Amino acid sequence: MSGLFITLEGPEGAGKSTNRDYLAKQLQMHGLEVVLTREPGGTPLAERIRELLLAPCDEGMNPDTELLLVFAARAQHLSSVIRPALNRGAIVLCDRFTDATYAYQGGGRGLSEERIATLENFVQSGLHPDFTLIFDLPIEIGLERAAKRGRLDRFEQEQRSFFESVRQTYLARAAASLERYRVLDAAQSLDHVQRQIDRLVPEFLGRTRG
Ligand code: Z5A
Repeated sequence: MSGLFITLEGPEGAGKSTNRDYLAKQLQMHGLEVVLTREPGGTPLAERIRELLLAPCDEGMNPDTELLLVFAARAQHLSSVIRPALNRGAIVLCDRFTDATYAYQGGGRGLSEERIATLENFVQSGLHPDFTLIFDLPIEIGLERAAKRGRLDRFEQEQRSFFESVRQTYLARAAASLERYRVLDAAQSLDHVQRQIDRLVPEFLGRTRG
């Protein structure tokens, strides 16, 4: 595959979507095709699975059910959107991907890394992001930003300890693989965060010319 696969990750309200759009503009200025997408979702069918995942559920969702739904959506997204885009040489900017599974289903729900890795290997067949930007911030700040949107989804209703585990899992993954991950301080003003992104753009452009 000749394209570039960049994922944006972080806890709630970290600014992933806002900065995904900003990064897309910086890359498009260089005449590159940029595909913007997100997980869970990114195709009509995967967006229906997203609705199941986010809707508050009286029955309570078993963590294994949640894990399988996340990977079912990912399988569809990879085959319909991500792989075709990478095959034609596009840059794919994806708001969350499998690092979110390790953070939320692993760190948050307590599922084992081995179980997640088994599904990762099965669904992704060796495809991994080239770069992952972690938008890191204290969870209180992120939850405050997210709360301004109004009604909370099923994940946003979790306890503080859940979000702290999510954050720490992201940071641990980034520390273990400095080549792929870039950690940004997302607690700063938007302007400051975007200056951090500007500094990464030459590296991304260098990889597309490869
Ligand atoms: N999930 C999972 O469990 N397992 C998986 O494998 C995957 C996902 C892939 C949906 O994700 C849920 O799916 C997610 C985990 C789970 N949990 N939840 N909830 P999502 O990405 O759609 O949901 P989210 O994390 O809640 O997104 P978000 O809250 O929209 O966050 P964001 O995209 O990082 O932030 P934003 O929309 O760009 O910004 C939020 C607000 O803050 C907005 O008003 C901005 O204008 C403002 N903002 C942004 N940056 C700043 C700065 N720097 N200063 C001040 N204000 C700012």
